[in-house]
Amino acid sequence: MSESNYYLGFDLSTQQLKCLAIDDQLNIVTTVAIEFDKDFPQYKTKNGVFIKDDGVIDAPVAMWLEAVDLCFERMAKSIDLKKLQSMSGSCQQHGTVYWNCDHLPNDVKPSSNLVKQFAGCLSREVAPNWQDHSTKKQCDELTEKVGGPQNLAQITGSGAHYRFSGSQIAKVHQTEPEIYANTKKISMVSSFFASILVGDIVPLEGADACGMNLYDMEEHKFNEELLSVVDKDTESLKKKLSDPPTSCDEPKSLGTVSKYFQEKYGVNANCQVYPFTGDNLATICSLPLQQNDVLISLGTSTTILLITENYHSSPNYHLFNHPTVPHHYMGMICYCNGSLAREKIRDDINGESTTCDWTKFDEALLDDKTESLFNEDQIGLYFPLGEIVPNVNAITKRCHFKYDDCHVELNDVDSFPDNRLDAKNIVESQALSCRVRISPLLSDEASCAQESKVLGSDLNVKFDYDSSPLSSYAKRPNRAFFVGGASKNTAIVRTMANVIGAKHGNYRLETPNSCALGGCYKALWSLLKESNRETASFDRWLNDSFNWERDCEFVCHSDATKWEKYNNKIRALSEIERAAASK
Ligand code: ADP
Ligand code: XUL
Repeated sequence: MSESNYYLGFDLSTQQLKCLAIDDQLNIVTTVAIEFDKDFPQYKTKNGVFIKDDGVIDAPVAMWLEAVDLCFERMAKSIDLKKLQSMSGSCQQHGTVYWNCDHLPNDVKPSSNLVKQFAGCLSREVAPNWQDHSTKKQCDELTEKVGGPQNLAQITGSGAHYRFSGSQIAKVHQTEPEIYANTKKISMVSSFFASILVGDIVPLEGADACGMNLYDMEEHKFNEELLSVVDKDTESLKKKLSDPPTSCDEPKSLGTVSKYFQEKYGVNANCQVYPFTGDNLATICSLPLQQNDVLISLGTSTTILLITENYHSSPNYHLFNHPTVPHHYMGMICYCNGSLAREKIRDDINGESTTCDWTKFDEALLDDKTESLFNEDQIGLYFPLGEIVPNVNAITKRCHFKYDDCHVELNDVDSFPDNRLDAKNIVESQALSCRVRISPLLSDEASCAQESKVLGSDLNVKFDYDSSPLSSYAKRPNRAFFVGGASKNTAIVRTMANVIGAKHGNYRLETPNSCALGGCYKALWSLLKESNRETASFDRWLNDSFNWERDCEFVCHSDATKWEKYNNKIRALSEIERAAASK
């Protein structure tokens, strides 16, 4: 029997609650997953949520309470919970839970369960889900209050989004005034979960709170003007929000796990609960990411997560405080058109054969010998779905381009001479879009403008709200980590690696449980740090403790010559995006 201690990481996502335990060596010792639709059919959720009229999507909070009990029940059968030293975790971002009390009851009985004892504390049975899109009015009000999307992004790290908590709470206030009046406290899903474990309502977590459109990231406090859109009585609102949120600078336990979990499941009475954060924020904690490292998630959609010290905001992406590394931010860029757009091209190339085989697509990507596959004067946009960055409607656009000194000439074509050119052009333009958008977030140390021959021009190039000299796009991230379905495809990863140009290598990871794992690492490091058994910052500790061989695969170095060649397409990309936006 192992003498090791255990550390728990939870992940309360849309469709399931997962929990992982790790030991002192960071080995995963057990995994438990509760699936909401399957384990709790009585709630009649579909994929974990209720889809209602007018864009409303929400989830029953009682179901989550039941899931917590079931998760501990299964965990207790699998490992000795007396060995638990600490726990943390992550939850779906932006959702809010409404309580009718200032404190949770402290006489919770292990003979009963959480739902029976806590459901009565809720002033609203459901929590808005991040897929909700019913808050346009409130988003407009928030944006207007501070003078437009750029100002809102400058203050809060993001433009107004339907799912963000500020507009959601404002909507509850406006459309359910009695419920709002009866609400004493509001938690985000992350702080709701931690509250249940501690047995009392805890503050919001300082990184997840950036997903509200209410928190001033540079001032480190709620913005009064934005709060006043939600509730004119901003003092009362701050009280409801248990202001201030927890600090991300130093780990601080929220308290020990409540008696309920000690008595019912045998959890160690000294087990500390550390603040829970948002799921994307926990993903960056699952890896030894440092400043200028980038995580590229090639799932159904493409999500880019980046660690940065630069507070360079834009309405087209999101900045959050880093949950564990002081003075750092997490940048998050979400693209709609990822794998599905590539699949369309793959199917076109495969022609009659309807298999999901990527061989021909991959061969085209890696072929730089066949003359008919040269594409240096071609650029394409492949957006079968409307895109977020750039913010344009669904469009597919193929062009040949030519430059003179300060002008780009685009010539539209219906198709390229060989449909395999679409494979090259889609992957390259997806990666180039990512490269130009992460550039402003990379520190100046990442700049290679001096070495880069093709750039060096003072021409200004515009992407979204940014207009910057071409030379400012000659930045290279340190390391790139590829995750998600399409990261299995080496041809796609290699091509993207050459466009993005990470200086210190491109890696691939298998991360089915990355959010929960990030929670485990956060729980362990927080305890070590708070008890003075560790002095290193989270990123350095994880870099040293990480099992690189087991958990990470080196794919390739970026080819610097190829990276430099792609410089030549930056102006063309800007121009084709401008043309697409004017459609
Ligand atoms: P989700 O974002 O829904 O969790 P995944 O991360 O599982 O999705 O990614 C699913 C996508 O991965 C599919 O749409 C598919 O196009 C893509 N994919 C899976 N295997 C490959 C492959 N070998 N080459 C390219 N794409 C792939
Ligand atoms: C991020 C977002 C989603 C949820 C998923 O802004 O809304 O990624 O966090 O759980």
